[in-house]
Amino acid sequence: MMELKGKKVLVVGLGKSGLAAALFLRRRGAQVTVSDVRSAEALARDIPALLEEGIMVETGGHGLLTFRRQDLIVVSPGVSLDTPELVQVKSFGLPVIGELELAARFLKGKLAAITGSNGKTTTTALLGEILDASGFRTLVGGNIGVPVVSLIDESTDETWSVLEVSSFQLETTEEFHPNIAVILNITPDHLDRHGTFENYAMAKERIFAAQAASDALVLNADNVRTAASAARSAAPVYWFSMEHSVPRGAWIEEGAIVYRGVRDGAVEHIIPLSAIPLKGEHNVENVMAAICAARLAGAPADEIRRAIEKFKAVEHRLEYVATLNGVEFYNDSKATNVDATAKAIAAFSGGIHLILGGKDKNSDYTQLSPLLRERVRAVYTIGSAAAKIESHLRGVVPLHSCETLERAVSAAASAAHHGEIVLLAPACSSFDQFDSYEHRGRAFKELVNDWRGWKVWQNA
Ligand code: UMA
Repeated sequence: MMELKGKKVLVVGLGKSGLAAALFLRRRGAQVTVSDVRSAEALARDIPALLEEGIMVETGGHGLLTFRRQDLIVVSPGVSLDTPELVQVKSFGLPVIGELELAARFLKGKLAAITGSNGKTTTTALLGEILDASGFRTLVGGNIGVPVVSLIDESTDETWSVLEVSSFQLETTEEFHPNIAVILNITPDHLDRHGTFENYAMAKERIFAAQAASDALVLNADNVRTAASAARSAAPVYWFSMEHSVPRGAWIEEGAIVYRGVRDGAVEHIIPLSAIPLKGEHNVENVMAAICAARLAGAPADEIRRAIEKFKAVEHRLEYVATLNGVEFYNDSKATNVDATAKAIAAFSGGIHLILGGKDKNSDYTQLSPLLRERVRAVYTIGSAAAKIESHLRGVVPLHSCETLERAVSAAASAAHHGEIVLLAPACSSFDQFDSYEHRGRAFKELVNDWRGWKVWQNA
C-alpha cells in the first residue's frame, strides 16, 4: 500500500471524483491541493468544506507551478492527459495516476470490473444485485456515478467491489487488478479525447493488463475488436455469444441462456430469454456477461435467475416513461454515441420518432442510415451537433431541426400516431445544453409529463 502521510498531492478536477479523492488523501495525511479550470463562484458549494479540512484550492485554471510542486498528481477522469501542465510534469517524471488507480491501491477484497462502449452501467448494476442476492457483501461504484475512492472505507477482505470503469479511468491505471474483468463491446466513442479508435480500444484493454492466470477475463465473442483482445490476456478467457456456443462462458440454446464453466463440462440452464425484463438484444448480451461474471464469482445459478427476473432497467437506459394517446415514450439519454443509438433503435420494430443531437464527439452518423430507413419515421435534431447530423442524414429520413429538447418532444409527440414510439437516444454527449446525460434524461421525462398534462387539458 502506498504511503500518503506528508506527501504533496495535487488533485486535478473538482467534480465527484476529485472531491472524493481530495478528502480521502487528506484523511490519510497527505498535503492536498485541488486545481480546477472552473471559477471560484462555480465551485462555491465545495470550497468551504475543502478549506476546512486544510486542503488548498486553485480555481479558474491550472498553474504550472502548482503542478510542479507535487510528489503525486491524481487526475479526474474528465481531464485529458494532453492537458499541457500534465504533459510537462510527466516529462519530469512526476507520477500521474487517476482516481481509479488511487482507489485500487487501497481497496480490500475482490474486484469485478466492467468496461465496454455500451451496456456498462446496466451490467454493473445487475452483477451487483446478483452478488448481493447471492449473499456476498457487495459494493458498487465507478463510472456508474460513485467514485471508487468512496468505497475504500467499507471494503473488507470479504467484499466484492463491482466497478464500472471507463476508458478515461483506465487510461491512467498501473496496478489496477480486477479478479474478474469484463469487456462488453468496443465500438467508436470518445474519439475527440482518444484521437483514434485503436487508442480508445487500447485504453479499454488496460482493464486486464495486470491480470494473472488465476483471474478471469470475460469477452464478447461477437464483437470483432473485443474478441481480438483475447490474444493479449494472461488470464483465461470466458466468452459470451448471441450467435454460437463457446468453449467456456454463456450462449443461447433453445430460447434460453446457458453457461458452461469448464471446457467440455456440463451445460447449465440459467434463464429463458422470455424471463429477462429488459428490452433489446443488447441487454441479452449484458445479461450474459453478468451471468459469466456471477458464476465465476461463485453465485449459484438459481440466485442469478431470480435476481435477473427482478432487475429493473437503470434510469436513462431505454427507460420506459409513459404511453400517451397510444404513443410510447422512451428515455435513452445514456445513448451518448452512435452505436448505443443503433442498439436503441434496434430494440423496436419500427414507427420510431427519434430525437438526435447534443455535443458531437467526432462521430459518423451516416452509420445509422440503414437502421433509420428501416425503422424510423423521422429524426428531430437538437443541440450543437444538429447541422452535422442533418448533413450526414439528409435524404435518409425526414429531418426536423428543433434546436431544443422542448421543441423536439413537442414536434415528435404531435407527429407520432397510435402504436408509434418517441425515443430520445441522441448519439451525442449532453454538455452543450445540459449538465449531464442524467440532467437531459430528467428534462425529457418532465417534458413528456408536461405534454401529458397539455393533452389532458386539450381533451377536456
Ligand atoms: N476539469 C478541469 N480541467 C480539465 C477538465 C476538467 O479542471 O482539463 C474539471 C471540470 O471543471 C470539473 C471537473 O474537472 O470541475 C470534472 O471532472 P470529471 O469530468 O472527471 O467529472 P466527475 O464529476 O469526477 O465524474 C467522473 C466521470 N466523468 C467523466 O468521465 C467525464 C463520471 O462519469 C463518473 O460517474 C464519476 O467520475 C464517478 O466515477 C460520467 C461520464 O460521462 C457519467 N463518463 C463517460 C461515459 O460514461 O461515457 C466516460
